[in-house]
Amino acid sequence: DLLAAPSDTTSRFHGDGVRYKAKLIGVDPVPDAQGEKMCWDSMMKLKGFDAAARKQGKHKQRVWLKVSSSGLRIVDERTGAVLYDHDRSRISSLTKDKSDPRALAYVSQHQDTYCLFYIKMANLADPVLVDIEEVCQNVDAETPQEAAEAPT
Ligand code: I3P
Repeated sequence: DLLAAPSDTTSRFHGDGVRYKAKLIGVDPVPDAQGEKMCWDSMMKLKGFDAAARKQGKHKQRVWLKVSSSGLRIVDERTGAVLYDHDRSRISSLTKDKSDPRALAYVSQHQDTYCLFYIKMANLADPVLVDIEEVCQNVDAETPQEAAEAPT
C-alpha cells in the first residue's frame, strides 16, 4: 500500500537516528521538570559560565546530538563516547533560545532529579526542535517570553 504511513523501520529516527553537529554549552541540575523562568535562568547562567571559560581560552565540547526513536544522545565528537543517553520518556521540557537561533535546551528527568542540557547547534536549532518534538511526543518547544510589563 503506497499510501501507508512509513513503518518504524523506515523512519529516519530508526536505529541511530539523525545526528546533528553541536557543542555542549553546559549541564545544570534544576529543581523541576519544567518551567519557563527556571529554564531561562539556568540557560543564562550556563551562558555566563561559557563566556567566562572562553575568556580563559577554553572551548565548548564538540558533540553530536543524536535524535532517534528511543530518545536523545549526546556523543563526544572526537572519541565517539556516549556522554548522555536520555530515553524519550525522560525529556520533560524543551526550550527554544530566544537569544540565539542556534541554541536549544531540554530538561531530562532521572527519578526525582532534573537536569538541564543547553546545546549550541552548528546550524539553526528550529529543525532540531521539530525533530525532538516528533520523537518526544510529550513535549512542546517553549519560547520563554519577556517578563510582562507592569500595568501602568
Ligand atoms: C568563537 C566564536 C564562535 C564560537 C566559539 C568561540 O570565538 O564566538 O562563534 O562558537 O565557541 O570560540 P572567536 O570568534 O573569538 O574565535 P559557537 O558559535 O559554536 O558558540 P567555542 O570556542 O566554545 O567553540
